[in-house]
Amino acid sequence: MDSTLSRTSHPPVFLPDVPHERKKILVAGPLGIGKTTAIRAVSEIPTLHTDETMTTAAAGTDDVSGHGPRDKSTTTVAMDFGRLTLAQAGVILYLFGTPGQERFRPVWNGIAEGALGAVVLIDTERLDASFEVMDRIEERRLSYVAAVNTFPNSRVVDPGTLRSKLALAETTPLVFFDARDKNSVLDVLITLAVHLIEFPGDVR
Ligand SMILES: Nc1nc2c(ncn2[C@@H]2O[C@H](COP(=O)(O)OP(=O)(O)OP(=O)(O)O)[C@@H](O)[C@H]2O)c(=O)[nH]1
Ligand SMILES: [Mg+2]
Repeated sequence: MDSTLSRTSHPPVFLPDVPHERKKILVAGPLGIGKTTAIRAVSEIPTLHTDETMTTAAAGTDDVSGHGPRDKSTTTVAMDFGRLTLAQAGVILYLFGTPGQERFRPVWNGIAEGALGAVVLIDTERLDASFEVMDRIEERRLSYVAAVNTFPNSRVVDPGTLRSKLALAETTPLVFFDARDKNSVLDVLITLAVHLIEFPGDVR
């Protein structure tokens, strides 16, 4: 496998001069659910990615058939990284995207170290795939937002039903978004920031 540490090319934005809190945030979820896409969409700096081409050798393991778009050709093997300043809240979010595959679990643990909160991506067509990720986040006692990435083939499930199927705590925010849309991802992160302020250091 060739190593591809890639960066996106838009111009960098420098850190603000005024003091800000810095928070490490995980963007987690199962394979091909839009983690890399979301970080790329919202980051104010050129993002760092470690995506590799998916080959037929992984066909039995990295199965995205029937889930999400069929044009997915790469997968994250280590992490994604981006940054976002929420100036009004006085917070800088450092966004770490986790790899989706189980076999990269040791890398996942390293990336999660020191994180304050998480966005867990959900696809209504494969809720169970996100359970395991939510468990891992909860084991780490991280507050999180459950964020449903709406794919064209995803069935529409009302929030109440979804909350109960996902067994979300009453206070855990559940939001619907589009990982390709900057403002949509921004809304998710603002929801998380507000949640972290309301429930600091709590598993919700
Ligand atoms: N239609 C649609 N396509 C999306 C959306 N989000 C992501 N995609 C596409 O879905 C594919 C997979 O997205 P990625 O961002 O690579 O997913 P990932 O979670 O990083 O995947 P892994 O790193 O392999 O776990 C890409 O082709 C994206 O363009 C969405 O909201 N709608
Ligand atoms: Mg990825």
